[in-house]
Amino acid sequence: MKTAVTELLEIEYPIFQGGMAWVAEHHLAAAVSNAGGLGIIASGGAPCEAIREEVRKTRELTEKPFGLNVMLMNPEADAIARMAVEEGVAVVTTGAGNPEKYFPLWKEAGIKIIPVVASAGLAKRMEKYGADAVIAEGYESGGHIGEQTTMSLVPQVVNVVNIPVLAAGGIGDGRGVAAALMLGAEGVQVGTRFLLADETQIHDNYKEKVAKSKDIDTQVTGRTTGHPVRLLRNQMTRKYLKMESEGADLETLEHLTLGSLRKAVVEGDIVEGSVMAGQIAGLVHKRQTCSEIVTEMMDEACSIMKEKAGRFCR
Ligand code: TUI
Repeated sequence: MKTAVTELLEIEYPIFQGGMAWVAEHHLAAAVSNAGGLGIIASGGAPCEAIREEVRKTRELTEKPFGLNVMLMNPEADAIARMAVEEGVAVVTTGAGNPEKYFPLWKEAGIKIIPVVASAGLAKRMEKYGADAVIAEGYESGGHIGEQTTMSLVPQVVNVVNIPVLAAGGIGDGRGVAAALMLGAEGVQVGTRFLLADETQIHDNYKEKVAKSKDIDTQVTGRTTGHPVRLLRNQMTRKYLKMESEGADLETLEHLTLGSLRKAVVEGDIVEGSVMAGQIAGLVHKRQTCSEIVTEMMDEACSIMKEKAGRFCR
């Protein structure tokens, strides 16, 4: 498939793998890049030097381009931004903030800059500062989220920028890819579906919980703290939401979530840990390789687009 995104990055398919904190490490990122998409290493809240190691290990496993996600709330974000340059990373994506202060550094190094945005206003601003593309991420996504749904955000972003737009949030199969392309996106970013990839090194309890979840099984914590986060419902989310509704202060709530993503991903504690996943989790059941996921999604998207055009248009 040829789109503005495949042309920009010289990749085969316009599918990015989301930079999921604690999940998106070198095995996953390399597998997605080797499958023809764009693998992305997460920074999450990790220290800079640990992420540098992940970049180096990814490079040992693939010769294809891959990306690094800079989570802007990471206390070491400045160091990570410089590390991307030192390690010669091809593509940087950013999340959870406005990355414009890093643009001169990255542009000078020839790094492709693709920020995640949750509004048309920020998308426009990112284009003005020199972003190469933007990822419009909707409310359906897992983890830290904005307010707009993918369905309404993507076309509104597409209308105000002249750079390629990728859609993210709620895309888990070829139908989602086709829909995103119809909204004007030139590519997609997929997170939740890759949670079940064979190459994803998370605890099996986490994978099982995603595989068994239904459409209504995610909840959003932190609406009152200004850091809304979507996760699969469990004892932790119930406790958090109860405390939040009782007006608990920020510090108490942060204490409840501190280290909880690690607890779920690494230790497999899916009861008290944070099991981040998007609303599309209810559609994600199959365990497959990254290559199977990427090719299946692209094949499905193409056959649906052809079939619908033949059926509905004359
Ligand atoms: O960043 C994400 N998703 C994440 S980061 C993360 S790690 C974390 N863990 C616990 C608590 C908080 C974070 C887990 N999931 N997605 C990208 C994203 N960026 N979604 C929404 C945004 C966003 C929101 C507002 C980007 C920019 C923005 O504008 C801020 C501004 O300054 O204008």
